[in-house]
Amino acid sequence: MRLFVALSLPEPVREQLGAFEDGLPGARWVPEDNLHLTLRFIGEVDGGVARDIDSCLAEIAMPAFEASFDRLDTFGDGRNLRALWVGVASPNEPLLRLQAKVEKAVVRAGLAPESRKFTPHVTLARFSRNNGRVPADKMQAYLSQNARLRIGPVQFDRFTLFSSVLHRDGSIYTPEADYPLERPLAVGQL
Ligand code: 3AM
Repeated sequence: MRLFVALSLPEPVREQLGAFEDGLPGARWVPEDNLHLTLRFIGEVDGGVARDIDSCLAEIAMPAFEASFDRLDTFGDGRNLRALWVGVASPNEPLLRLQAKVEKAVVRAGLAPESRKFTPHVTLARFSRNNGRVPADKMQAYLSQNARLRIGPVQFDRFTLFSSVLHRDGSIYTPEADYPLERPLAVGQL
């Protein structure tokens, strides 16, 4: 199975993000239902490793937390433009802590450590090298028109292990397991 760990987004948030999926010729927009915040891409693993990953993820204990989204940015630019994404307002210490715990858990399950720096984001669009080239002025216009993007705060009370099946016209993501985060204590419960 091809797996990744992510935060699912509530439907109203996916709808708010989906409203920005317009006005950029050449973009392959991520379908609203597929929008998510990746914590760790795992890739292809066999059933035994998948079970080990599941048990290590299930041991993670952390309170639920919030995150807001406050900017648009890209991975790569010009000819090397790869993705357009919405970024999480920083600092967000709980989100980084969760990502570090997920990283530790998958390494404990036998995976090689991730060397790339974690940039918490939700991918809105991807661009193909050959036919997806977006002129720099079009991208600039899109980014400045949408600079007002502010979404959240969004409450995250779980994270999810997804499987991904690649298809020519998009990926199919299936939630395989949910891992609840602890409910923060309400005032007066202390
Ligand atoms: O959340 P984003 O969109 O940044 O691009 C894929 C997506 O990231 C990424 O895993 C997330 C869930 O599909 N992904 C796919 N293949 C990958 C690979 N070979 C990969 N990340 C790293 N290496």
